[in-house]
Amino acid sequence: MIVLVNPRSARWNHRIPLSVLAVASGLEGKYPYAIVDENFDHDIDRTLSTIMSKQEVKYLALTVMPGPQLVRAVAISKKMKAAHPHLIIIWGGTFPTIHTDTVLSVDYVDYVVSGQGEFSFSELIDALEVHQPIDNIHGIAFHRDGKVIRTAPREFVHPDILPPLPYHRVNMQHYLARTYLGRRTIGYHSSYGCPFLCGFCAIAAVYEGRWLAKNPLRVADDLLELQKQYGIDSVEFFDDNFFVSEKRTRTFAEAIAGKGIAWWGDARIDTLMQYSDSTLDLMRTSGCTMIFMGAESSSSDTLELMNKGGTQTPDLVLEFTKRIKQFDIIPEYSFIFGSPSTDVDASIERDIQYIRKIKEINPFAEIIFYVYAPVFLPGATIFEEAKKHGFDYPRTLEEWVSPEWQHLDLRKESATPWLRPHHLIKIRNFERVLNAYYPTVSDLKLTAAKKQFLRMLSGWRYRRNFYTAPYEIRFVLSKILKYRQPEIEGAEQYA
Ligand code: B12
Repeated sequence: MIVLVNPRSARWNHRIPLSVLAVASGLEGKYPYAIVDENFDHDIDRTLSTIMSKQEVKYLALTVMPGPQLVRAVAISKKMKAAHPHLIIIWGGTFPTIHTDTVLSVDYVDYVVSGQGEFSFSELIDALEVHQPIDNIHGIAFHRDGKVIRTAPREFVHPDILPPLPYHRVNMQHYLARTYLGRRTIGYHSSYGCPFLCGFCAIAAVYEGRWLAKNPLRVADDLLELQKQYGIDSVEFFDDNFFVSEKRTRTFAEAIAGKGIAWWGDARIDTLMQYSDSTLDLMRTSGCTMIFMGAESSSSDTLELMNKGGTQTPDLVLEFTKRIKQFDIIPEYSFIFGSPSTDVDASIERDIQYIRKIKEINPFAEIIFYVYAPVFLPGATIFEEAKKHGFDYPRTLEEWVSPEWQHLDLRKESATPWLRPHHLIKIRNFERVLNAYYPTVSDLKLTAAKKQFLRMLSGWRYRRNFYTAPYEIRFVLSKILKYRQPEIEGAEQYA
């Protein structure tokens, strides 16, 4: 018996655990397994011991991204291994794929599956079940005689040949959330990877510039089936870059138009700027109401440091902000503050004035705030620069889950050596005043009256470009209104 675990990543997380569902798709009809989502299970120890009391569980497999989920994965694996020394524990996901040696430096994780796991995982189980050698299974790592052994990388598997997801193995009602897009929003992953190599993005570290996308007609069929089965009315595409191909986007939009499904996804601004007006129109009429994009910075030098690539410039972003307005699609821009630089104060001030300019052009533009958290990408200019400025990673999992480090990848207070507390305070304070003056549309709790009150409260500060000590705004946003933070609560991730 295999137990697949989605450790809790946040108290509010209602996102469908596609990672473990994808791995499960490779086990369907082959091995008995169970899926446990700790986001909906407040006593996972009891759940696991109940499962183990009813049948022999040989494998415990966890999906792990950094941040809170890593903290939980360490706690669960340590406890289960101590209680059941013969239990084989397997980790997969972005964190173990990027930090394999660190993960395998502990005795409570036996195997790491790197990158796509559908086939690697089931092949590993096949071999372990019959005590076959595992060295020829691609895409796994393990320790042997005190050393970490990595097998050959798994060839990139096209999503069109991957098995269908076993939705019937989870309680789908948990994952149909009310969001800005609709009353029953589902998460869907239609492509793996991204053709770009931005130096701050983990996807570049995992997929190295490869992008493989499911046939858009299959995507539309899957969503219409989910609509029939579970009544979805909207979808968040978890893809790191949904809009790479205009042709694919058009085909999908034509297939989903008029079907009552609103949609959201990640894109690059320079890619969409090359789209024709008719494609942008078709996207809107087919239900695309908001798009998440990485604006990243107001400085061309910083975009270069980030290896953003393509044709994106700060001026192009302003042009696109003006253009997309006429198509009634909300641009949701993420900014990464605090890249390694000799003059952090100036770069923050420049980004603040630039964001004000974006809001002048298009007040509906949503702004997402991140602080640069180095991703392990040897050779990437920004990562090498971070190291030159004294940044280095924890050496052990214990350090990673320590209070000092566990928040690094939350990308809110990343404690990098060149950032001082006053830098983070300046970014936070501007974020608070901006959010009050231009409240997000994605917070469904905010009525028109509450938005008006926030605007009245913050107006004098925003108009005077004055952000120091906005305690009154902070109190109202976090204590009274519990203001939604898309960068933490949403599927908005660095893109
Ligand atoms: C949905 C999602 C979330 C959901 C949670 C999902 C969950 N597990 O419950 C939410 C919104 C809560 C979330 C939050 C965060 N996330 Co997140 N999230 C994603 C997202 C967009 C999709 C994940 C997904 O479902 N992919 C689809 C599945 C099919 O693909 P997959 O996960 O890659 O899984 C495959 C392989 O990785 C592997 N695999 C994965 N798990 C396992 C497990 C086993 C046992 C095996 C064998 C194989 C395996 O096999 C799978 C099939 O091929 C990814 C980006 C992405 N596209 O992957 C970011 C991502 C994983 N998140 C990321 C981060 C950093 C976070 C945060 C920590 C920080 C933040 N502010 O965003 C927060 C933390 C939450 C918090 N408490 O604040 C980063 C991780 C970066 C890194 N350094 O590793 C990513 C990669 C985004 C990015 N582009 O940087 N996230």
